[in-house]
Amino acid sequence: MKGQLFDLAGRTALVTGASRGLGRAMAEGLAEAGAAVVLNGADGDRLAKAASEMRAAGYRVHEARFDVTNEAEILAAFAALDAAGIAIDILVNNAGIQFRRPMVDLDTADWRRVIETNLTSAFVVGREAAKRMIPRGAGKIINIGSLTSDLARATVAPYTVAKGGIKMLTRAMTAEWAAHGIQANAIGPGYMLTDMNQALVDDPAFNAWVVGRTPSRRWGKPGELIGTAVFLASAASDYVNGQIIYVDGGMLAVL
Ligand code: GCO
Repeated sequence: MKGQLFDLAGRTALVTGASRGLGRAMAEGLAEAGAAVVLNGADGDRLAKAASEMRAAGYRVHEARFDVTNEAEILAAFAALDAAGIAIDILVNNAGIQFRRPMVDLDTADWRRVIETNLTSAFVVGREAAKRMIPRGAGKIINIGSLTSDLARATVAPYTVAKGGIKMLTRAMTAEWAAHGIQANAIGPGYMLTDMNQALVDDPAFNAWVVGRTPSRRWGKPGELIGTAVFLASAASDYVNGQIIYVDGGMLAVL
């Protein structure tokens, strides 16, 4: 058992929003730890490119194209996985968008779009995965939160509310599914160097704030989530449930 604590050999991980950014990094990390990975993305071309690159690197990769806000597409994707005999042992609910605007200027449609993409999707995909994990008596669910799961920042209200919901959805999953051998936890990334944050990186004032506000004095790199993802996907976390682990350079730990 000792050598296998973090070994994901024989397991299959579904990662939503895996074509790029944090999802792509975590998918590669889980594959490196031995998992077969099912990559999800809404854009078929971008998904195919990511899958091809990961196969070229020697990883076992399946593709599951669906929009995480489209329940019919989610149900069809799980039916296809069932038909192909692909059981999801590990789910990473990573897909998400950002939309920055002061609330007084925010259209309700934009509010709903962020909540649907960043929070409701994790419920729907999580429910479909859990339906199949419960009979097996085992499963790992990793929801991707944010610093905004705990602290608010002006102009990103729907994202903040959704990510706060991710923290509590993780606990709700624990309340209902831990007895069935499922461990549901969350990762709270700090300010990471991703496409979604490029506008912030390019803003000298915002960049200076992140660097000054983060004890590690730098932005995080997507690959720096891999260790925590592998931990929460592996036997090493079999008695960890309902937690959110911040990978944020210490930002949430200090004023
Ligand atoms: C923002 C950023 C943040 C980060 C991340 C921090 O506009 O403040 O996009 O939301 O992406 O969520 O944990």
